[in-house]
Amino acid sequence: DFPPADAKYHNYAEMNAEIDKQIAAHSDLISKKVIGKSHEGRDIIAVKISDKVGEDEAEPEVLFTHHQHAREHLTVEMALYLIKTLGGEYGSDDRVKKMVDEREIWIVPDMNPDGGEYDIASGSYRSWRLNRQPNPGGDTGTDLNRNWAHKWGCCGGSSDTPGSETYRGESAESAPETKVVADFVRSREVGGKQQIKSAIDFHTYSELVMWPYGYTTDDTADGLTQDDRDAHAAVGEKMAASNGYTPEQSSDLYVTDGTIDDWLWGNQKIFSYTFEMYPSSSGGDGFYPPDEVIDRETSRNKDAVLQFLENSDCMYRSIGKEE
Ligand code: 0X9
Ligand code: CA
Ligand code: CA
Ligand code: CA
Ligand code: ZN
Repeated sequence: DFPPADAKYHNYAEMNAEIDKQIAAHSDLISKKVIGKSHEGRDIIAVKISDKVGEDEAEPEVLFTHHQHAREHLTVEMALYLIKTLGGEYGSDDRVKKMVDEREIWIVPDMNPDGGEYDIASGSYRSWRLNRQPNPGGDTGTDLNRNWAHKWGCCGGSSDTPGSETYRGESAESAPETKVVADFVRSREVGGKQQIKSAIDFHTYSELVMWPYGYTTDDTADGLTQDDRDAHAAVGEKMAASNGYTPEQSSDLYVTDGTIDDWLWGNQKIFSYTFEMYPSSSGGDGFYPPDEVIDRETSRNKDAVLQFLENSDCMYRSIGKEE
């Protein structure tokens, strides 16, 4: 489990218990479904938040994904914060109410439960990043955020060597956790139209708001026009102005290929962001900030997430163009 000093972090069982508690308290607004299983057989769930949560309404859908990387536990706390806030402040915060009423919000709170549990299993952190799928040769783990099927392995932004921290897997979607979430996204194509308009994938750390592409340092590329890029940047820059993160194209950090955001845009035309949460630089804690910062560093993103939801019906409005 987490070390006693970090007991406020939620392990996998505690996360599920907290989600079930929120569903029980707000069953008119929150539901969950199992969308598949991890390599070791843990449930991967999607939480839905909306008014009339039991119906599939014609509302813009949005997606939040969390915890692709095992040691980035603060991102699970971010998911729990979103569930708690969107459910709990529905009756008291007009902005929250409007977005819960007018959007269908999907939250995948834990994409990598096997890795997350492995990271804390001994009682002291293992700095584990990958999933727990064995590779030929004996090494364990695929980097889920190099295993997505847009320009997979194209550009030197991942490794083909098992054992590497950025091992991309044997083929795109070879990791069950990647495939489960990709299948879920594909399942939201209804009547030939992808219902999900926009997405944020949460990571730690560096305090960044990033947009596609990661595989190339060019601002525009295959399927990413100047308007597409400008709308991503306009919304991204405003979110960053709110949470104090740094906005940039993801390849400004370093070139990556096979990441979720490149796939969401390049393959599904879903506006996609990667948030790197607290801290801004390692300064000792890095991936393991003390549990005392959880409330501050999750609520720090409240306004940015509301902005994101508010823009999700038409991201091009941010650059003065309606679709
Ligand atoms: O390398 C990653 O996957 C992310 N950093 S982390 O420290 N959380 O591992 C950054 C990804 C940036 N690139 C894209 N989002 N495309
Ligand atoms: Ca503590
Ligand atoms: Ca609804
Ligand atoms: Ca719908
Ligand atoms: Zn990460």
